[in-house]
Amino acid sequence: MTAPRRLLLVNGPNLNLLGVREPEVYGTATLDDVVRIATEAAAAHGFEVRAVQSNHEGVLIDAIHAARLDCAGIVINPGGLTHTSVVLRDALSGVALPVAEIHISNVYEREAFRHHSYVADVAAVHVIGEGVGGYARAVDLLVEVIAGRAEG
Ligand code: CA2
Repeated sequence: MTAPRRLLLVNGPNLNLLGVREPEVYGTATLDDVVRIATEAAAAHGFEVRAVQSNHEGVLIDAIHAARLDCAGIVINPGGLTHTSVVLRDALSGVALPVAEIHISNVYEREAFRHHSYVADVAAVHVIGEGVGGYARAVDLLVEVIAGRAEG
């Protein structure tokens, strides 16, 4: 079966506040801008994007499980769940799709509690601290991983 040309874009809790609060940390772009950036990057490779943002862990997990059926990979900014959620990590490893982890801010230069990611070792791609432009790079790198798997 040919791999679907669709990516799931997941944004976790509080990322709906992008551009509204804390611009000094996260910039002024909104969640809609993020979705547009990722969608345009994906389109350049012939992929479409299904975007989900939720403040509820279970909603994110259901979206990840559903991606198993019709997506080729997952770009995820898990928000604060990055540093707390074994269940989100288990969902990602359970669907066995290639994953790109993206963070807008440089979590390694912030508070110590942000230095550990439960997602990091189930992700093939990591883009950290490049602002919202990092979503485009995460898409580009994930598409390379998907292409490599298809060849190999
Ligand atoms: O830098 C990132 O992308 C983060 O994933 C953002 C999370 C944070 O918990 C991670 O440590 C790093 C926070 C998302 C909340 O975003 C907001 C945006 C605007 C205003 C308030 C929160």
